[in-house]
Amino acid sequence: MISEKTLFAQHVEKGLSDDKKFLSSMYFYDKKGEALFRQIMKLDEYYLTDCEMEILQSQGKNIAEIFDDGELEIIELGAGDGIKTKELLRNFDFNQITYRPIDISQQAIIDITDKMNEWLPALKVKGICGDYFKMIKDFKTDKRKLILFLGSNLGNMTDEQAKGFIGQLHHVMNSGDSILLGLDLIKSENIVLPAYSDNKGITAEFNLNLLHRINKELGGNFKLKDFSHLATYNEKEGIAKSYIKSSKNQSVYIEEVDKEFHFKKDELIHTEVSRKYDLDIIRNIIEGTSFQLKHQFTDHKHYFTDLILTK
Ligand code: AVI
Repeated sequence: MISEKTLFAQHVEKGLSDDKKFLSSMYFYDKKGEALFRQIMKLDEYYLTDCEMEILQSQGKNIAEIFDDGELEIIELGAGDGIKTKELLRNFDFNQITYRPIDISQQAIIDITDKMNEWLPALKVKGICGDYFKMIKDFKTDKRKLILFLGSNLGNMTDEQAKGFIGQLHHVMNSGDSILLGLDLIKSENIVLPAYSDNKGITAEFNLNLLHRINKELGGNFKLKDFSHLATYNEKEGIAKSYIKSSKNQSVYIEEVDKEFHFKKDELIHTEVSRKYDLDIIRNIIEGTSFQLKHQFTDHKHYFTDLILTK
C-alpha cells in the first residue's frame, strides 16, 4: 500500500517536471487549507455559498417533498460544516431518513455529527470518514438514496473527470435514486473573478498553502514571498483557473523527491479549475448514463443552481 506522503511526492514530482507545470487542488485541503476555505466561504466576493444557502433555505421544503415517499438514505459527499445541509434536512421527516455525511477529515465528521445532534436532535446521523472517490463502491446497497454533492464541488474537475465521476455514481445507484447537485452557473467576469481573487488575499493564501504543504511535508524550500496567486476566468468557456506564479527565475529543492525544480520569471503552476455550468454542459456530462434532469432550483439572482438528477 503506497502511503499518502508518497502519493503526494509522486504527484508533485510529475506536476513540477511537466512543460506546463501543475499541482492538483485536491492537495489544498490540509488542516490549514480547510480553515482557509471556511474563511473563503464567508467572504463577500465568494457568492457561491450564500446563493446555495438561499436556495436550500427558501426551497428546501419543495426539495424534501419530492422524496417524501418512504425511507431514504441521504449521503453527503464532502460534508464540510453542515450549515447549508441543515437548511435542507430540517424539511424531511426524521422517521424516514438517515443522514450519512462523508468527509476525508475525521474531525469534520465528529463536528458535523455533534452539530446535527444539536440542531436537529431527532435526525439519525451516521458519519463516515474517508475519501468519497475511493468509497463510492460501498454505496451499492438496496436502500433508496439521495446523494448530496453541493457547493459546486463538481466544478473542481475537468468535464472529462466529471463525466467519469458521475458515471461511477450512476453505477452504484439504483433506479429511482437521485443526486442533488449544486453548481455555479456561467456568468460575467466581473462577478466570478473577484470570487477567486478577493481583496483580503485569503484565496491567495489558500492557493499558496500548497507550496507551504510541500515545504512542510516533503522538505521543500519554496520561498512563498517569491510566488504569487493568479486567477483567470474565461467567460465564454465558463472556466475559472487558479495559478501560482513565480516572481523571478529561481530553483527549489524538494528533499523527498531529491530533485531541484526550476522556475522562470512569470512561469505558472496551474493549481485549480472552477468550472461554471449551463444545462448543455451538464447534459454532456450525464450523457451515456440514464440520469434524467428532473428538477432545477435557482437563487433569485440566477447565479447558482441545485439540480436533481434521477436514475
Ligand atoms: C470547493 N470548490 C468548489 C471551491 C471553488 O469555488 O472552486 C474551491 C475554491 N477555490 C478558490 N476558492 C474556492
